[in-house]
Amino acid sequence: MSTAETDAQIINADMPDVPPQAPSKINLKDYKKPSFDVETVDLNIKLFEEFAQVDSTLKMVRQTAGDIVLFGEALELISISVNGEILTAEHYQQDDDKLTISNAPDEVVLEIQVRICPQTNTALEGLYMAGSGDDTMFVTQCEPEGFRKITFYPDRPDVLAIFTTRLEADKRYPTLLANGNLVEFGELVNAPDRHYAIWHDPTNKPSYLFACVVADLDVLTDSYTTSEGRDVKLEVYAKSADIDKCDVGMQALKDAMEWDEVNYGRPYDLDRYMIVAVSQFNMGAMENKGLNIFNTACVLSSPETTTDSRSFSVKAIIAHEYFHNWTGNRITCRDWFQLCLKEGFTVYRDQSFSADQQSRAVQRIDDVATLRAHQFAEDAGPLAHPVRPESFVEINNFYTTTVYEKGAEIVRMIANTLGPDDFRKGTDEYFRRYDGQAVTVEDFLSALSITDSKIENFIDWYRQPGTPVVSGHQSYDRAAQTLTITLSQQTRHVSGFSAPKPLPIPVATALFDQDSGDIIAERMLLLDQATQSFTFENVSSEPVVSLLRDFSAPVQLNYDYQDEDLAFLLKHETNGFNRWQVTQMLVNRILLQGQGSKSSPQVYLSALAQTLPELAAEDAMLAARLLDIPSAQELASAIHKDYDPALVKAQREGLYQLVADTLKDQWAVLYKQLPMQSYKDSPEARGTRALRNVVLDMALTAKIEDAAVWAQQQYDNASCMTERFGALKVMVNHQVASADAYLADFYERFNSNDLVIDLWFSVQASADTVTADTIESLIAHTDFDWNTPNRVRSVISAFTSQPTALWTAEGLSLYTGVIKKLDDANPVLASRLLQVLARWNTLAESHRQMAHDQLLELQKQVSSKHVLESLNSVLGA
Ligand code: 0A1
Ligand code: ZN
Repeated sequence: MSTAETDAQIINADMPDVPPQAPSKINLKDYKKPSFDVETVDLNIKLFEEFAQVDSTLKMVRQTAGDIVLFGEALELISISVNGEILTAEHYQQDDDKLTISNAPDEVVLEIQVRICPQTNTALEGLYMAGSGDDTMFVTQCEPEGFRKITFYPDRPDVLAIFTTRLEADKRYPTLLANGNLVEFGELVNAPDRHYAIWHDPTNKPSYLFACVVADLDVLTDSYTTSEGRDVKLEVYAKSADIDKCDVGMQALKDAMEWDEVNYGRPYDLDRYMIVAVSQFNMGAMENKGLNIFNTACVLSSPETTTDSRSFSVKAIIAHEYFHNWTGNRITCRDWFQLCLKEGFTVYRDQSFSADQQSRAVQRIDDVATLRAHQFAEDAGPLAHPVRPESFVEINNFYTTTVYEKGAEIVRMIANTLGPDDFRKGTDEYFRRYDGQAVTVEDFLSALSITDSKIENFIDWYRQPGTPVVSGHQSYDRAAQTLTITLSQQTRHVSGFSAPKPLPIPVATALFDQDSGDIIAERMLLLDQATQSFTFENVSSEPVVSLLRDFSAPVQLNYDYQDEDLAFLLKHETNGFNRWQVTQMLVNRILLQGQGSKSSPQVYLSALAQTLPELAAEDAMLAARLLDIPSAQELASAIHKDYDPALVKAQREGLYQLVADTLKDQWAVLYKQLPMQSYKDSPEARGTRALRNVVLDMALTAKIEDAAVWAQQQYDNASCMTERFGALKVMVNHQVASADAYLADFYERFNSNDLVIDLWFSVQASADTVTADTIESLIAHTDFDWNTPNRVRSVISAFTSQPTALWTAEGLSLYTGVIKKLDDANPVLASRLLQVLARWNTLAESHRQMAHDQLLELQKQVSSKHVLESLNSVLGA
């Protein structure tokens, strides 16, 4: 061997000549039932200073021929026995992620002992230690495949079992919680500083719903009596400094419990419902049976520390997790391909709940805006996948807006097609048939179609990726007095999938009389062919047509409108959502001129000028939304080629400036009409606060002289975080002279509250003037912490709201550096951050090449299957 050889060559010379193993794909079509069922599981989890020991006893019964397959990752196996006989290595086969026992008898008692290390588990899956120093706690996250990091187990959603859990730990962790009912709590006779608790969950559940918590927490308690007369103890656990921020969540929980009884006939089924707030968590929250675990950001709320919009989403997420008890827990998924079965339906349920808590129109606006900004972008790019994917390498990569939000839109289309009574009959049938089982999307559709077999046709929505584009035009026949609307649909062919078929698309339609502005006909058109015509009879003059009302299907609409038709609809549409939709159409036509749209801003501006004063007095929240201009990312999602972030920013800012200048006289009037008052949590008060913040921003944009002083006064006299943060944000974005002093004040006031400090980081990281250098200095701040996903997101995800800074060589190098850094420590988080870069290939050539080079470079530096799978898709491999 010559001395010139590098270390790498020497190592390679000794290695067998096999290419590196590509992570294996799992396919829906390969689904096989498990060979063994698990009847009961007894877990004994003993936590020590540096590790945990997990003993488990599984009673298993054969269902079909085959091996016992136990998944396990990052476990140190101490012993394993079958029916009392210790197994040695020749009795089983162990590889990276599973242990297989062949030729097992039909009834098996399996006893397993493993050691794990929650203290070094930075991936936040399985059992992990959160917090640091004296302030630590142990929590679990098992969905989707975290249980296999706790012990060897048939960790798949179609294996349901009864769990009994014993927890043992040092007494400095007084809170010992697991699923179900508390059976016993006591001290250890031979170790006086240790104690234990035993919990028994009487419901059959998959391992992904297992949870336990070992911590030192305070608890807020309450109770709820179900429609069946069950007295349920409600508990929200949080650090003592946060326990005063748990009332909003508790009230939302009680509201959600009642709502599910009234709307779906679903009462709660255990005697206890617990929620635990955790500061380090990869996602929003988790629906573990009877023991939900929440990201602190999604459960804590108080007027002084939480903005109205955050507080509103706390309520929605509490409801979401609660609704999972029926849609997810009692009826669960057969396999992870069916994730949308529980998520789509549960998101639809939480959206409906939220719509009952505030203005329906505003709820729909917010849901549709999220869908358009994120899901449409996903469906248009290299990460497009069906709502029910057909293959994956890493299921964590499929907790996407397509599965969640598009999944919810499919359920909404079904609900609207059936109408409330038949939809309720269908959901009752679903719960009746499948309670206690692990089922599929086909099962869901078959129950929902008991009153209307057409519903089964919605299956194609679950199978076909891409956002359908619905185009159309109208023709009026004066002699026959008929109006014919012709609609056609087209979905792009996503590579790797079969050619798209026409989908059933419900298009809610109304005809407006041109003279009176009244509705003369209303119909739900079902477009289920490539092109179809729909004729309305007895139409005495050509009407203005309003289509896709309430956003009746998740499609893009290209209708042959004149600007004047849209201005007419803005005036006459009867519901707030449709009025907003019309303004968005106008804005998009103005901003996306280069993309084939055609509009001048005049019609939009005069329609706004006419609508705003009245609407501000009537419904301030809606008025605030009407001034929405889609974010830079949302606009970018409609651009498929030669995307120039600077041009989009300039166009967007240009229109914003034009609105601010044109309506300049209104801002002072409106700001004064919306005086600050003592804090109230009513829809009106929230609307006033939202509109005041928008008006303040407009006033600063229009360079109204006093506006900077209004902002300072609003900050100084704020009654709540919505006012204070709203003022801070405009001061930072408009670079008001005192902005730095106010940023410093904000930090001083709130530096003991992590969630507020997240806001402090995010307002700087998403500022109009942000650069990669700003982000570097935020990362260097002593309060930045790589192990806390909320903090990482408060800087790194906030940065992505400024595409002009992100898509530079420096911005991208910083961003990909973050992904590389997190790839090993927290691959779930790293992969989610990476997915945001999916639109690199729409950039104009110079930027595109640079982005491509950086992504290829990243590919050489990462190793988790999470990041590699996302990177392959993002690169179009
Ligand atoms: N089922 C939860 C979402 C969730 C998914 C994965 C997690 O950890 C990797 C945590 C939560 C929900 O829909 O709320
Ligand atoms: Zn969910």
